[in-house]
Amino acid sequence: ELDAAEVRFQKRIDDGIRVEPQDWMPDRYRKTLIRQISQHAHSEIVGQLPEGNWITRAPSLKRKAILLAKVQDEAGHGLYLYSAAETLGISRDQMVDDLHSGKAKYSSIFNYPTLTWADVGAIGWLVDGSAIMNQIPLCRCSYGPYSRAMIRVCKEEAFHMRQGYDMLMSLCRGTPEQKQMAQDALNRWWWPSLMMFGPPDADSVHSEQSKQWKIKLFTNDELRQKMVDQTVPQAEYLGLTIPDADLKWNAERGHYDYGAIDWEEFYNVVKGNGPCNRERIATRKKAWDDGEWFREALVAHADKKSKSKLQ
Ligand code: FAQ
Repeated sequence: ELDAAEVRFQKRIDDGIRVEPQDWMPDRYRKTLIRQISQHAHSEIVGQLPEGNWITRAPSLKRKAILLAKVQDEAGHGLYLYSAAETLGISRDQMVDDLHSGKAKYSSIFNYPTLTWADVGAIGWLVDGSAIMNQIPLCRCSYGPYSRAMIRVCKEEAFHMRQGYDMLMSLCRGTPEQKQMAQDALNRWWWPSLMMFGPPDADSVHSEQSKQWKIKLFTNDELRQKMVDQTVPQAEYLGLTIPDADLKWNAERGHYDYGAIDWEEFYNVVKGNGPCNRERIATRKKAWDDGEWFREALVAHADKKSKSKLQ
């Protein structure tokens, strides 16, 4: 049962009024947002690692400069998102602790390895492609700071997606070996990219409430379908084959039908047992520990400055 304040809150949401940090909000709304925004931030930060792996091995100066810029953008996205979460009353240190202890999640997709240079292209095309599909609606979500952060993030993600597709276009127009490399990357990244949208609607514990609060505007399956519909013609243009024997156009539905997703694999990765989960967290923890002297120096410097102002 909703109390009077919650009814008023829901009415404001229904009327399309944005919720701002100083506004009253139900505790569960605050908690849901902290969970989603902090997990989104962690995904951006951990998401730098698979591609970062290729910065030193990019095949040309141009590709290296583009990749560096993309990975730096992801660091920026993580920072906007941590800031948006902080407006809800959680500290950055707490969020980082929750990531390192395994209490907070990050996207399943970043637990897969980047075995070849073509994987960097596949990440841009498919992973950033899925991320935009999910994030464009978030620009209109009910929480002001989150929705505003998403506007710039989406602009940058659109560039990321184009650079990935451009890279695959070069590979597909190259030697047969290069084209095969692109096909192999698609084979490995296709299904994990579809898993990014989360469990099927019937098993999505948070969707119904999050839709009511307009944190989510579409369900996991709706966005997954949009992603499939958008990507099939793009794969055809590249001359690549999507690794799904059941994929076919359904004229009646006006959508592509696609094969069964291996949800056991998804839950296994989410539980921490994917190919790179342990490595990713170990790398983040080491970066945090290695940066301790620098954080301490920053605080000492800020203290010194504020004391000298007082005198
Ligand atoms: N991985 O009830 P639902 C990027 C968890 S884009 C891991 O459906 P919800 C850009 C879920 O947290 C990637 N866990 O949950 C980039 C929940 O567990 P909890 C990040 C997942 O929240 C590109 C449980 O399953 N984008 O980083 C996943 O309503 C390239 C039940 O699920 C965002 O985070 C998953 N894939 O819907 C960076 C977007 N899916 O929390 C670098 C914002 C579900 O109760 C390179 N987030 N779970 O312990 C969202 O839209 C939502 O949170 C969903 C999940 C759609 C991800």
